[in-house]
Amino acid sequence: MHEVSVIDGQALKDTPRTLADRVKRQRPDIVGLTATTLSYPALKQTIHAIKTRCHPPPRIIVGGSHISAMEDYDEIADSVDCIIKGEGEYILPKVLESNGIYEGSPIEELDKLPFPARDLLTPPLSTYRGNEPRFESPETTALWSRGCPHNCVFCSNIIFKGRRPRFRSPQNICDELEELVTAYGVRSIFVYDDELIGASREQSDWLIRVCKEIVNRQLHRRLSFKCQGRCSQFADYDTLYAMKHANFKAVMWGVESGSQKVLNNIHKGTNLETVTRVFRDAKRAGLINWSFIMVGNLGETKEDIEETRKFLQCLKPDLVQVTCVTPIVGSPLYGLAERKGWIEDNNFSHYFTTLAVARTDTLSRSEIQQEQLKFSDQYVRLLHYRAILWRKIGSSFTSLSNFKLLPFRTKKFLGLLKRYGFRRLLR
Ligand code: B12
Ligand code: SF4
Repeated sequence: MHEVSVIDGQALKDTPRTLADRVKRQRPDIVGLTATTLSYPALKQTIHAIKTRCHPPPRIIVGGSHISAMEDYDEIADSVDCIIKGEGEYILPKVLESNGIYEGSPIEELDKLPFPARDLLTPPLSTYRGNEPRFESPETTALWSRGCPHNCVFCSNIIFKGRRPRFRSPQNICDELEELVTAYGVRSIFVYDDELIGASREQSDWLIRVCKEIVNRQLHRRLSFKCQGRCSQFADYDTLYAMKHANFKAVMWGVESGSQKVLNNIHKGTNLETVTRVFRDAKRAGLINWSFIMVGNLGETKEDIEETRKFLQCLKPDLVQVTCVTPIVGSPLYGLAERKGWIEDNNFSHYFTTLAVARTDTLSRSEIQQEQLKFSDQYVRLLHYRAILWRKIGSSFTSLSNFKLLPFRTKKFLGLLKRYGFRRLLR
């Protein structure tokens, strides 16, 4: 029997040292740590801080997307006791006391997993405001399925063997949602699945059943939802309408580029007509469309980026995010970029995707950075602020805690008014 606690260092804005101090106060026997490629440098610093501050030092077990993608562990072999690749739930309890490298198989029956023990969380769930686009708070995350069958070159999905999609039942999902509402007062959910909509026909049929169960249990009156999606023939109007009816508010679509050539190069497996149709249908259904665009994809030239700009003008998304293509460890792109010598910055803590770290055969690193900045400045910020600000000012009148933010939001609004002018802000 073990006593467990969960510390969310990111939410607490901890440094490796402050996080290690929290660990020290709890005097645990075992510490489990997770890392994406971006947070891998912080993971190494945290392990070092824990080892030097805690006496005797606890056992250290690591896992996560970056750990699963790594090919050799020499760098951390001396400082960690146990490394877990793949899905961790079943393998972890078996190897708690063992040393070495283990691999968790893809879990087939997701309904058998217990719900996340959110009561163990520091800080408490009630303090979580969530990511943009923000709706009601507290917001939390939930995972309704696992695995994506597609092959986009920039995505590290392939590292998880269980790319075959596996779905939780609508009943099991709604049981967790009920717990979130009643036990934690949660009001908004970011469904964290790779792509909740657009991956396959099977997925759309399942999603419609989930949405119906949400409505049957009246959970759509107490919760709102947002998710990521893939623009494909499977993201059809019926599914989008079912989502809206269940109180989904926004979908973050991986549009990536407005050039068909680039979409083909990155194996996106979709076309511009389909993207346009999906955006139109999602808007008709009443959803907020957030378009994710990348600059610096395989074979992309400045002309392709110009095509993307023009495409967005026709697409009319509500929000846009533009990032620099970043070779994430585990993705096919990373292997290619390494072989071609494209990677110019090896410091993973810079891999937050608005900083260019690599070049391609067609664009230099500084060209990628300039294009990303130009895009952001000309287009993204205005759209982003306009949509978010109007909504936020409106929501100031929905509760006392929101009302207290009104002076801050008004000040921000006036700043934007000065910057963009009245007509552009209202348009
Ligand atoms: C939602 C999401 C986000 C959210 C929240 C991220 C966060 N910090 O929690 C947002 C939008 C903020 C985000 C941002 C980014 N993301 Co993101 N994101 C995801 C997504 C879709 C789901 C993450 C999740 O919660 N999964 C569910 C959990 C349960 O899965 P898991 O973390 O992998 O954990 C399992 C195993 O790995 C293992 N495990 C994990 N940790 C541990 C620890 C121990 C001790 C053990 C034993 C086991 C174990 O067991 C778990 C259960 O089976 C994943 C894709 C995916 N399907 O995972 C990408 C993913 C994690 N993101 C990715 C990337 C690249 C980013 C960004 C760099 C992008 C950016 N624009 O900046 C940032 C980095 C954020 C950060 N601080 O690290 C990559 C990471 C690739 C890599 N090589 O690390 C992924 C895998 C997407 C992809 N396929 O390429 N992301
Ligand atoms: S980017 Fe999305 S659609 Fe492409 S492989 Fe990754 S999760 Fe699947």
